[in-house]
Amino acid sequence: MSPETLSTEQLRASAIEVLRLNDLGTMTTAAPNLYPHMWSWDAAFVAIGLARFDVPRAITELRTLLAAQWTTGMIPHIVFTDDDTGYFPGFERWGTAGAAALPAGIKSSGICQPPVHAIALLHILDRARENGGSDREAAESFLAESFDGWLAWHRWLATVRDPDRVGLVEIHHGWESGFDNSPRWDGPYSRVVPGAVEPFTRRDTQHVTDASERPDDEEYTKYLWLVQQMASVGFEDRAVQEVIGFRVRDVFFSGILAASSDVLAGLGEELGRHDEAAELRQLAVRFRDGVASTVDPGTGLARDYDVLAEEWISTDTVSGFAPLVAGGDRILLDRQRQLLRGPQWMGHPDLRFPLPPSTSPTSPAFRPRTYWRGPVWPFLNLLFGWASMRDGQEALSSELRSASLEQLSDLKFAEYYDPLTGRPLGSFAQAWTAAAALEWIG
Ligand code: 9WN
Repeated sequence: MSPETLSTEQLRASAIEVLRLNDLGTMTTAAPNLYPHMWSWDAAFVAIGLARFDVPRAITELRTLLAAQWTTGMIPHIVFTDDDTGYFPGFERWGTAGAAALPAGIKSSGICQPPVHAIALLHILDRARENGGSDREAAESFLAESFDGWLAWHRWLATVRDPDRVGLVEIHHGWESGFDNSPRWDGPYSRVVPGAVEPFTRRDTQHVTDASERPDDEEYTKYLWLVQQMASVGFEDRAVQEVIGFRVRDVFFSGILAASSDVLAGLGEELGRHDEAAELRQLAVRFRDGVASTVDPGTGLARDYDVLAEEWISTDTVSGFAPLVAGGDRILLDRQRQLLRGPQWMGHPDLRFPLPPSTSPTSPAFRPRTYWRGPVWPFLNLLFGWASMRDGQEALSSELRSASLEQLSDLKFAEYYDPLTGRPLGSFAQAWTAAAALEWIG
């Protein structure tokens, strides 16, 4: 359906329906079949969408996630429901039951995902303040109740995952980046040599039209090997760093930590937590500088760093725009915006919609239908839109908004889209895609 015939109200109603469909009461599944559990960064975007029509439910989403926080401060990337049949690897296979830092009564994975949560909390507060009354009261009391939890999360990332204080977060699995099989990780994964991995049966490939949209079995064997390595030391932070075969400084994760730390600092100031707010501002500066330090002067894109191979990772992937998320230096950001709108990215002549693909169509690694190797991911566009508004770049935000609304008017709320044909791919009724639609509608 074209956007001319589809009313905003229809899009909004359908998006709300998707969030209701995925709603288990106190948590939202990332997707009905492919992902029947709660994912950390999905939950944050879901909360942004929920806040557009149900502030108390948005608060519940973040409260549920925070209840799964490990005693170290880490927020796990998956909080499992009791449905152990729908997704692989489930709680048993993760082997986190024996981890000392797992809170009692919680079933979770043993790794994390990018910290977009403070940004979601700010959205909830903004909506609640517009609504006033009990929404405002509930959101403000949730801020007071949860601030220390978010602070512990940011502190854990800044210490355990940046022990050398370089302003870049180290990850131990492609899943931690949220960009699972991006060409960014081809180099590091090529050096992961799996030992004996227990036999496994995947479930993900049953829920997509074409299995080649997903990572292949060889990739999965490595993913599971890394999980086994972590489980072999009980997911203890220091020991994991010693044994793990994948250690990469993730620039996009770091950009999000910078942006989110600034937001959380602002919220801390509101609460009168001035010392903690100052600490968070310092973190924001450290990670913003860290992100800026990775920019390749030739390409203008930010880069990841492979700690074990001691080398920079240069790929034409959307994570190269981490400085746009982190904020900061005007000259750097202007150059990045020009690049983003240019012919390698949003301005590529073959794109169905002018939206950044996960990998540039001009890259030899580009695969238009394969997961993080080319498709457009709608939630990412929302993140870039938010950062653009923060930096007073209304024109860019509005370009992203109109193209996104047009893309999402197919009402499939797909996990990702073919950038060349606009075809919806992966899972449909994906919760954070519906949430992005709601937030774009406003
Ligand atoms: C592994 C839930 C998650 C997203 C990730 C996306 C995908 C999982 C998977 O789905 O990853 O965590 O099984 O493929 O890559 O970004 O959070 O939507």
